[in-house]
Amino acid sequence: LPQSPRTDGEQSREKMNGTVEPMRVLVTGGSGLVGRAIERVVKEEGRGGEEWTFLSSKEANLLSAKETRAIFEKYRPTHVIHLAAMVGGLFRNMRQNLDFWRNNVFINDNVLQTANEFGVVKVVSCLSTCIFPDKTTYPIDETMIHNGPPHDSNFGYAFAKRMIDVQNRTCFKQYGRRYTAGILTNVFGAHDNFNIEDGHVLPGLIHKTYLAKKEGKPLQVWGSGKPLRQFIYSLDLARLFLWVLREYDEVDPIILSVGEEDELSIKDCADAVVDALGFNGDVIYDTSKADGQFKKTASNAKLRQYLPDFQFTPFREAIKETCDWFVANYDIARK
Ligand code: NAP
Ligand code: GFB
Repeated sequence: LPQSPRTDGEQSREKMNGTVEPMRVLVTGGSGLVGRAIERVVKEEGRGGEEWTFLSSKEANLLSAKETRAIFEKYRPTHVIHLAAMVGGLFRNMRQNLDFWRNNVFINDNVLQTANEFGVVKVVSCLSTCIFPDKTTYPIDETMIHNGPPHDSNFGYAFAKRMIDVQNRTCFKQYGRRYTAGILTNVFGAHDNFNIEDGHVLPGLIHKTYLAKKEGKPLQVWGSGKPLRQFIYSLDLARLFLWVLREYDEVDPIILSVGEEDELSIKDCADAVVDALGFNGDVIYDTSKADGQFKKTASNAKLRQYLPDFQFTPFREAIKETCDWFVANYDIARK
């Protein structure tokens, strides 16, 4: 067959004899919710020509520029999926806005600048739908990131994430690096952080419902239950991330989310978790607790232009799989 034209990445990895070196992919934050989902999908695909390394903070603390360089010297990645971050739900963000700002700015600059210095062909980083302006029109799309201040509850994290987009654009202008980012909506799945104080809503509800059922007590849902969210199953996100790494060629970020039509209320989430775990006790809404952003409805129209046929796992099916994983792995789950 005639040789297909080499992609930018392949050209940079072409050896003298015309063969292409394998893609060496370094996944920072590889031990977390999203990282473990990518690891599982990569293993199931069994695709050749790619070498994968999944990092945790135990191997390198990416807050340290020295340790970050040492990791790049050790693995010499051609591509990076950059997941590592200080991550948490609404309540941890409200408690630690400064920590979320500083830790994430340091981690992001260490990874992105070191990748640039080591000639990494492509870095795919993570933004979040919670970093968009709080006062906005809906649905939100990729062009609106910097159009106004984010919600007060997590503005430290939100501004740190926005700086990834600034760093990608400036690195493209100055060095021609085509580094990009996915804008993730709320993610859930196996290996999530199920810590009730620090985690996100779905792992928090799963953990609290598990305990309420075990102890014969009511389930306490925080807030009014009225806020709206879009949720993506970690395995679906993993498949989208692999597509972004291998095929998406823009520096502009792309929203990785279910559609606006799949938006759910927090009450819908509680009902789904209660059904999945077979809880029959009382459900109480503690309105003394914050609701956070009422909505952050994001459009996935850009994603649909690229992948019109991508199938998301139905929410209740994904919730059941996550609850089953949590019950089976209660002893080792992060909580
Ligand atoms: P996670 O489960 O909390 O995992 C975080 C990962 O980052 C872990 O592997 C952790 O390593 C690593 N990490 C944290 N601090 C580090 C440090 N100083 N040095 C090296 N590694 C460090 O997070 P996640 O939910 O998978 O999130 C992955 C990415 O998606 C993050 O960038 C997050 O901002 C973004 N995102 C997540 C959501 C969501 O709903 N989960 C939504 C939008 C965006 P250890 O395991 O060793 O601690
Ligand atoms: O996932 P979550 O903590 O963060 O969801 P956000 C918070 C919403 O769920 C609020 C309600 O309306 C809470 O009142 N909720 C009910 C609960 N029960 C619980 C519970 O047990 N735990 C938690 N955590 N919430 C985050 C951002 O916003 O979105 C982060 O702060 C991050 O930076 C994340 O980007 C994806 O969706 O409100």
